[in-house]
Amino acid sequence: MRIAPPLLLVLALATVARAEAPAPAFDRVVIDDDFPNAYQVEVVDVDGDLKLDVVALGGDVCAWYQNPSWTKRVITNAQTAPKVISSAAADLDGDGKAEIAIAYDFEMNDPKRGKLLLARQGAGVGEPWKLLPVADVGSIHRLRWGDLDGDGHLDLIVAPIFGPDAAPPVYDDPARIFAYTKVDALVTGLWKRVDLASRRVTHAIEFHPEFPGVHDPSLLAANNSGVTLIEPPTAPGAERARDLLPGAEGPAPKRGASEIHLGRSHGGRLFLATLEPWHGTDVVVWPLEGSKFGPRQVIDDTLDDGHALWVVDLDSDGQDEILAGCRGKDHRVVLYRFDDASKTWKPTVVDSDVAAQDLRGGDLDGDGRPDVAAVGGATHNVVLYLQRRTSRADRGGIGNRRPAPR
Ligand SMILES: [Ca+2]
Ligand SMILES: [Ca+2]
Ligand SMILES: [Ca+2]
Ligand SMILES: [Ca+2]
Repeated sequence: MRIAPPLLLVLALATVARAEAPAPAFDRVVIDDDFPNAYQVEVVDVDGDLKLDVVALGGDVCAWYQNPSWTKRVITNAQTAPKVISSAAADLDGDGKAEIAIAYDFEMNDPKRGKLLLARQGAGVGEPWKLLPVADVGSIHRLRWGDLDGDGHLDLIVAPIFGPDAAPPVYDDPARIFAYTKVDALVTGLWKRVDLASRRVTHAIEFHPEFPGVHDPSLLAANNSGVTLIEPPTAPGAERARDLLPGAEGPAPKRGASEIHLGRSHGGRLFLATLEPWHGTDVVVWPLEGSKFGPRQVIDDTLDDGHALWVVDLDSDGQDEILAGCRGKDHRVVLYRFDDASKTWKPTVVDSDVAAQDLRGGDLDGDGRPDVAAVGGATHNVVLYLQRRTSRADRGGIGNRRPAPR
């Protein structure tokens, strides 16, 4: 565990125009400065005390940090789950404590490799986790929980990045995205695999219990075709997938989209936010127009190896903000706020000391305001951005101050 000095480094973000409300300001809290190749972060209550904890992974380690001390506890290591690439935590059995699905043995240019396990907590918070093997899944890369089949129980959505025969430079064997239904937290051998869709270079997925114009729970996938909406099949093999938007043009695999989140603008109008193309330069907003997303609005084209994206209404004014991060040259996390007067998104650098590979949000300090967590690979750190407590007058603007549930 490592905590920044008692006097937290305060990042007071500059305002960009005098008529605007001040940008949200954050306390930057480094909870780990020694996490080589930190790659993914989750914000979730692990121990069941109703305080959100942090799960981070990368390299050969998956660990969680206990709120509020941020004590680090290792879940898997190089012996039990090397080359870890994704986790998805959820309380499957209703005891309040999270179980964590963990994807590991990932090797970019050996896409037949990949493994999945389910980690269960020991009786005490310091005891080793029980690790239950689930399956070999080649090229396994993203995991998310969601009740995809609507039976009231969580399903595990599994997205490899490639198909088994993909090879550089194009990686054109498509990833086979699937879900496990009938998930039992004690017996992993009985989970039922349901194939969902195939797309080339599937980098990110996002589950939606509801999505405009769609009857069933569904899934968004960012891939070389852009962003794909995937619904559960009505019969085995009956794929229901359609591309919502094309993402960036270009030669494969540097095309389409790389990260995806659904956002909400003033008045409830929806948009999709993406990073484009794969490991790309552009932060893009696709507003919902009628039943279609577009036109494509590039709000930043200067990211080098963009890899992190989060959408959240930080100031609870009904307009979502976008956070994006890159891990290449001039690595950083940037906050984009929509400016009503100019109808443009204004960027502010939140942190230039994190080679951002992932971002996730949640109210980490319990003050009712959303906070954000980031992981940096080359900078080997896990960093929290806690919204500062400021007075109503300081924050400017009026309106509903309660954070929207996310
Ligand atoms: Ca907790
Ligand atoms: Ca549990
Ligand atoms: Ca807002
Ligand atoms: Ca907070």
